[in-house]
Amino acid sequence: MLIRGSDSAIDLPSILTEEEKWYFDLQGYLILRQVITADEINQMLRLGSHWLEQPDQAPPPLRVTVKEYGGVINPLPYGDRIFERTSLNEKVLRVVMGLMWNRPRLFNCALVQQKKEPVSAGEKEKLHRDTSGFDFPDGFRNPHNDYQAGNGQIYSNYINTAITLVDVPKENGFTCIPGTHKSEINFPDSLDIDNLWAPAETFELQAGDCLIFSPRLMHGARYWKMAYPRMVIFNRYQFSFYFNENCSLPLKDHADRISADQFELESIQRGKKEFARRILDKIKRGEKLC
Ligand SMILES: O=C(O)CCC(=O)C(=O)O
Ligand SMILES: [Fe+2]
Repeated sequence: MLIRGSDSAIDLPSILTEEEKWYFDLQGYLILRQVITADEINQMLRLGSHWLEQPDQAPPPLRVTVKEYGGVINPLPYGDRIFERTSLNEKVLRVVMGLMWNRPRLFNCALVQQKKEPVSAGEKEKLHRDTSGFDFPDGFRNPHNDYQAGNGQIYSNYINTAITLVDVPKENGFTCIPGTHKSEINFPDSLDIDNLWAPAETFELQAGDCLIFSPRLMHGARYWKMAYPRMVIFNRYQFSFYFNENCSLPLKDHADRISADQFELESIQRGKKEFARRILDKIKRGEKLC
């Protein structure tokens, strides 16, 4: 007879629909439309642009990196509570929780600005897999960036969510070769973003849409071609039970700048988190997530 712990995931049903599980298993990403409101987008754009233009005005725990053709603000939620609407977004968390046994930990939240830049003729974007700092050989599974599905269940210990604050036309923004989150075959040197066998996809998005993806996908960013800058917020989650990447979060000395839910989201914890319990209860009662 098998003896199993009470916190085993074996009988834990995923809160993803069967269609979502099937689609994510096939493609390695899902798109949720309009997860934040126009009002929230405007507030976030206003703050983000202000801090990028005047980094000395950003509240102390924020690091603002300004480059010639863009910039990064990190760890974003400590700048203003409005950004918790991205990390703790219930619609997004339903999917993230459904992919990691309802136990997400946020280990990075950043706003990224990308501007149009001069590109030499013939220069192409590169694709990568996120390694969490340690490159495993092709054919090996990196435990920090693993994807598995079996017996009707699905698991990805690392998920990135990208909420765009501006409209993204095709051939811009996030790009990936769908399905490569599952590949155990060496990535051929000859494979390119526009190869005939498995071309990299791009996605038409509206401000407020969210792309949820496995960083095991071969992915990257297209050169930005619009006159306005790309502004996108990445929230990176990992299975809270084991992983402690970026263990500086939550920032205990600045805990007053974030909510108790955000603090819990950033903390490593074995058991189910309170906000997760509330989302699961809402789903059970058939209530709308926000
Ligand atoms: O800019 C993008 O959409 C891709 C960024 C990326 O590679 C990442 O966040 O891991
Ligand atoms: Fe990446």
